Amino acid sequence: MTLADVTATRGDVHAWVDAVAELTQPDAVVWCDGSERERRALVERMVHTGTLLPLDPDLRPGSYLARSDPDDVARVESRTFICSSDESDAGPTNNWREPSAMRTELEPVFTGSMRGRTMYVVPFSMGPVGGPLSRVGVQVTDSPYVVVSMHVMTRVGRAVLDLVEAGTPFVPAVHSVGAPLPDGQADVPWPCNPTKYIAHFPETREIWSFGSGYGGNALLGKKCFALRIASVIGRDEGWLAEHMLLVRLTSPQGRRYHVAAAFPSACGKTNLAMLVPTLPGWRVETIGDDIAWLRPGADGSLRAINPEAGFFGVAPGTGPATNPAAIETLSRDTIFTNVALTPDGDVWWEGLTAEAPPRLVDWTGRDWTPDSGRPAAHPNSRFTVSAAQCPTIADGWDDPEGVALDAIVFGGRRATNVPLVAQAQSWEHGVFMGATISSERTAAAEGVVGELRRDPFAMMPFCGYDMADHWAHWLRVGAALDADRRPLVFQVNWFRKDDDGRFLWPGFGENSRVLAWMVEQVDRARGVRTDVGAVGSPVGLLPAPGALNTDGLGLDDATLAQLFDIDPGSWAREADLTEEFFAVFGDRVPAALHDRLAQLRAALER
Ligand code: GTP
Ligand code: SPV
Ligand code: MN
Repeated sequence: MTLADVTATRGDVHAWVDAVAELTQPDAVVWCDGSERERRALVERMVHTGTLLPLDPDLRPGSYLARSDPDDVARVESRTFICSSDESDAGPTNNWREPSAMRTELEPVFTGSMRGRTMYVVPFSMGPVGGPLSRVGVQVTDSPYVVVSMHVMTRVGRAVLDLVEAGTPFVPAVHSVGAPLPDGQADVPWPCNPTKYIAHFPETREIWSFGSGYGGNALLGKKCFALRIASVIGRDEGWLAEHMLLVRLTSPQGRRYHVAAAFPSACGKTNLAMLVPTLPGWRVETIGDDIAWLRPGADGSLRAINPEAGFFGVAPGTGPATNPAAIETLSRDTIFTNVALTPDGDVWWEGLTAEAPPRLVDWTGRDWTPDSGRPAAHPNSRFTVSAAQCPTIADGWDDPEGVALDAIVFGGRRATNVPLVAQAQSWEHGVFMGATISSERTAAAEGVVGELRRDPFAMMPFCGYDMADHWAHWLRVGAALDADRRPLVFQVNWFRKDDDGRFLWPGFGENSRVLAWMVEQVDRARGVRTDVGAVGSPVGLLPAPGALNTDGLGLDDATLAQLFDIDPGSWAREADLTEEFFAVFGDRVPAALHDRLAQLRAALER
């Protein structure tokens, strides 16, 4: 059986599953129905094999700890491939492989890769089943951990299979941990393979993932489908698949606003999505924490859904002071991966409490004390939990029609230069802001933490086609929206530091102050308010004196000035780097973005 043979069957789910089974040669094939019974049986099995460790049911009911292989802890961008027919479609920032060459390369890799294991067939929907913005996929996997995670992160069930059997196009997604078990060989708790492939075929809308059981490498509904493949579908159909959280904000006057925000991995999406405002009278409700699909509505607004059903969130740094809503969400029915274990059978990670417990078992299973000199939880340790159990989840968060966006926010982790908040002067300027985001690397992917890298739209690792074409697509989508309903665009930076390396801005719940200013700007744009909210600057509109509520924060004038300082010299260097960055994409960069860069330079010289 060749990969091309498998691809040829992809319109018929039963023929496709048979073909994948013939290629990968599992011992058994199980069709999943997403039921509680199925989940229980899989969990029981994984407790037996040591993949899941039950936590104390009195402390953390229905919850488990998984410890991955120490070499399988994050997304592997260097092993992520976009296999479009035309290399230029993948763009200069993706790893491109010619599709038939990749199929040939993957054939021996997948041949027999599921031997000795069960192959699970998981029909899943991204977005509410049957919704107008929703899409379906079928993942086959030889990992029961992936199946129970897909139960949480997507909608799995018979209703999806019905759609697929009735001819609804589905994204076929093959996943193998790449650890066949020859006769009688004992299994390990976290099977995986040192060689990994996360391969996408945008034209045939296929995903082939091999060698990893972790996160975005393995839960194929998430980055592989809902971002890389969906971004290509969106390009072809006139919508956008983005690395964005979604929230509803309600003002003290009871006005409602919907905001989407794109920050790179581990840069604050989950935290902003679950924000508990410190500003009296304001309310923030969660709709999504990682991915949003945006589509122009019939009324000229930009509508958005969260295609996921759960959160796969960063554990370290999540604590009662920074994210109380997440802490409550995690109080039960949660799968933790790569966090530390306490002696009484609960979990711990850096930032959960101010002081570390005296004794722990770390994420690798070794004894740990505060003097061990290494983190107890892996920096990319995560929780997998249903969105429905979040105390701040919005009413109608899973409305298949989505919500109309009032504002779009771009952000990154920048110790210097970038102000706390700035508003784009136009949609084009907003696209320029998104296209020029750079951020200090985090532990969410392999690489050197802290190193500054470009991450346009927080989509650098997730766009299934040329990033510059993605900017052009954003310009097109925006131009088609109704001018009065088009979202305003902002840029934020919670991470600016003083000369001693301390954050200038308190962040977390205090970010509600920045959100409030943004939606007040929405009111001003719509004529609901007539006071002056902003003043011009070379990089965008900044809050007018007094317009950003900083009451009670105890920020002195010097700190505030530093938060908004725009140094013409460093910004001129920033502009030079942007020009170099744009040059990577050659003539695919839209002229409007070159114009914006010229305007930035002119404004800096004034
Ligand atoms: P992915 O799930 O990888 O896409 O990440 P995410 O964007 O959802 O990141 P998350 O919200 O989990 O944030 C990760 C890290 O950023 C944690 O260590 C947080 O403590 C830190 N963080 C989030 N918000 C703030 C903030 O406002 N200020 C500061 N200083 N740190 C923040
Ligand atoms: C990210 O890295 O942006 C994540 C985690 O949200 S993963 O699902 O592993 O991609
Ligand atoms: Mn993410």
